[in-house]
Amino acid sequence: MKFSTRLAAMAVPGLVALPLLAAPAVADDHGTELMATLGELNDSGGSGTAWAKVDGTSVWLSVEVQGLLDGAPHAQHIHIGGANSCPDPMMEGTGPDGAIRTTDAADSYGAVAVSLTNDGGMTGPDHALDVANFPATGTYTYERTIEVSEEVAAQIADGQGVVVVHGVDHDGSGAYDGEQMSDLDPSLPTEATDPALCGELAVGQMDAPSGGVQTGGASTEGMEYSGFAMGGAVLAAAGIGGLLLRNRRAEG
Ligand SMILES: [Cu+2]
Repeated sequence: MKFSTRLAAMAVPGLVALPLLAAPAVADDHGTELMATLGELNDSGGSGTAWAKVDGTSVWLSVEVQGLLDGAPHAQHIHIGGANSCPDPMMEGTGPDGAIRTTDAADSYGAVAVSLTNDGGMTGPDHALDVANFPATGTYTYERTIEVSEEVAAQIADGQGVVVVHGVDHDGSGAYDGEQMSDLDPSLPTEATDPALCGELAVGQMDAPSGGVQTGGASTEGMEYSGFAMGGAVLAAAGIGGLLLRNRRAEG
């Protein structure tokens, strides 16, 4: 654990060393950890959080979702491309009453790179709409480790992945229906594939806060931690360490 070893070597007072040594709880020597807060699109009524850990070409994923249409499949993917971001929820789309359809926001989040299916090897973009192989409740917890290409692993670890959960009951009928068909699959109502939740996977890697400590705790690397709750706590602890180190330097 290079990070905590280096901090311990800095010999900050014991009071500060305790939270710093707790840092391995959010990352270890293997892999890059990321997190996304899933925000509502299309007034879906939902919310959620996603976590990812990239270790080589293995990507562990956990997705927690609340408040979407119950009893209906929710296709979920990691999108990569475009601006690697979520669209403005207020954007005008081509769906019912201006609803955002999946392709409307492609400039923001790009195309499907990984399909977060329930089972089997069907995790590529060509399985993006295997509707029988996705969570089918409005509130769920999903966890799976998926093998991806080296390129996709590198992109996710670089913070380019955007988690999108689909399926919105625009008309409140309790099912996917309506006259407009999906922009992705003309055999499905657009409600079945319109984006319901979106979140950008942000990096919470431990190498960055150690740099933050060395430069006084408020470096630009620290900015990567916005939105990463546990990382924020570590950053705050690192900031305290940085202040103490500065004081020590000033005293010396
Ligand atoms: Cu998607």
